[in-house]
Amino acid sequence: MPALELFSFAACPYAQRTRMVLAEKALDFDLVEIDLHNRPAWFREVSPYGKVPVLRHAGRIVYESAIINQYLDEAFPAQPLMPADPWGRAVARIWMDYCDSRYLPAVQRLMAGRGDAARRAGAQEALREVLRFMEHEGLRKLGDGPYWLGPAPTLVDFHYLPFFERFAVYQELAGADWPADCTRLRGWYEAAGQRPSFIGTRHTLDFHLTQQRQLEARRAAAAATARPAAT
Ligand SMILES: N[C@@H](CCC(=O)N[C@@H](CS)C(=O)NCC(=O)O)C(=O)O
Repeated sequence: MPALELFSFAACPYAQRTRMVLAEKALDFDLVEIDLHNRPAWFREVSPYGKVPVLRHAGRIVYESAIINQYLDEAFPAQPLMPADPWGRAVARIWMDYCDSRYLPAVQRLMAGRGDAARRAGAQEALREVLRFMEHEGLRKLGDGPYWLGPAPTLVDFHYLPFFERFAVYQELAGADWPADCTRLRGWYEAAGQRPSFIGTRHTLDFHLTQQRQLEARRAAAAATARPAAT
């Protein structure tokens, strides 16, 4: 069994977080691609939630991208990707949590509500507020960049990057926009987006648009199947 295996799915932004961290740390690993639309039966043994990413290290399982990445940073401490001091690490966790508990729900509300003009406008404004919070409470107070927490990349950057890569999808399909005052956030994306680990794992806008269309078609088909047949 190889020392490190990552169970992944090419289009998954959470798995991308971990692929970037493995690349940043120059770790050799086996990439096991899982077809999430046709999961092998053995996958349940590996992934208790049935999701990717999952890391297997020396036969032991770790899951949830944020936890995998912190595990990798502790297990392979060369090229550290977390601040050295406890407060710095707490700040890093606050911003990773902000991504999952505030930014992603705001994006999901916008994508889900975009067909209704009033819901779309409300969700666009809510997303702008979330971006402004990142700008003013985050980047502007945390130093001079160019990375989220300062001059060196940390897990925070790799936590957000996949979901800013997809911002063009939210713009194209749901009219998301960058507030004009979010200049540091834009600068962060331009700088962090130059990391080879990101360039090596990102996809084109066309790829993401196709994924989104396929996802929505599958959801619509599942909803139609779940609806009781009209009599
Ligand atoms: N909170 C999880 C989210 C992982 C996740 O939602 N992965 C998706 C693919 S992008 C998945 O495996 N979905 C399959 C399912 O929900 O059944 C993490 O950060 O790792």
